[in-house]
Amino acid sequence: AARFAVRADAAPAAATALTQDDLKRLAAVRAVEQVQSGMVLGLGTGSTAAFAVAEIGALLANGKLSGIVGVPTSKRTFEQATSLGIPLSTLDDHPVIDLAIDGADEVDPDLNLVKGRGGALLREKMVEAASGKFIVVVDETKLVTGLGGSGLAMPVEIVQFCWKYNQVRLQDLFNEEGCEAKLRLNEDGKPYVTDNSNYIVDLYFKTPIKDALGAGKEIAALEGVVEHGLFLNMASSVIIAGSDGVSVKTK
Ligand code: ABF
Repeated sequence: AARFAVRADAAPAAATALTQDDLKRLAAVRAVEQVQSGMVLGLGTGSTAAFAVAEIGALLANGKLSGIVGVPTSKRTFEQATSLGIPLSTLDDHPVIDLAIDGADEVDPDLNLVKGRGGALLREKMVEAASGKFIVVVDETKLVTGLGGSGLAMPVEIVQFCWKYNQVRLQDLFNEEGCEAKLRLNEDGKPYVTDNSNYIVDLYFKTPIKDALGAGKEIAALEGVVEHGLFLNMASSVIIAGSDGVSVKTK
């Protein structure tokens, strides 16, 4: 079980309540305190991770950090990091990453995660699995008692080939749990396409997944499934920003 509140600092005094973006930024900036010059960094995707990338860029620009190499987890993050002048590489050239910082969609009490509502789950999982340390940054709305319990999507990246066939097979796996499997669409009604030219089927569970490890194995065993959004036993620590301040949960 996770230890709670290694550090619990009060949020800075403010005349008005902190917005969700303020909380995301607080968590991200706290994570970046762990970055040291010369590190190879996994750069996450999503609005919370973007604050961490921005902070790394700012510290490089003002000379407080140097010798950083970033490995981005999406095209979006590649573009943001490039615009900030962060030197970038890939897992091909830097297969060992010192530290990855990324957001999440759900965090359970054992620091298991649902990720990938932003669509970047495959590259995130590859980069974060290669990282010596993986710090997750979230605001308190991401905390759940069981994965899949927020009523929001648990994404599965699949090949485009015969996607309906795999949608049905995913649906069939979790029928008894009242799960709905839906192809992710863009606003124009066309299928959402990932950075890796795949589709995403989002699984909507009515109640938390009973056996996340077993579910992950069953999903991964389907031919044509590329990756799923259950990130189990991967996070080293989770930094949570809430209205009461920032706390750190560590395995
Ligand atoms: C990435 O961005 C994803 O794994 C997750 O889906 C999403 C979280 O985004 P945000 O920080 O914007 O809520 O971390």
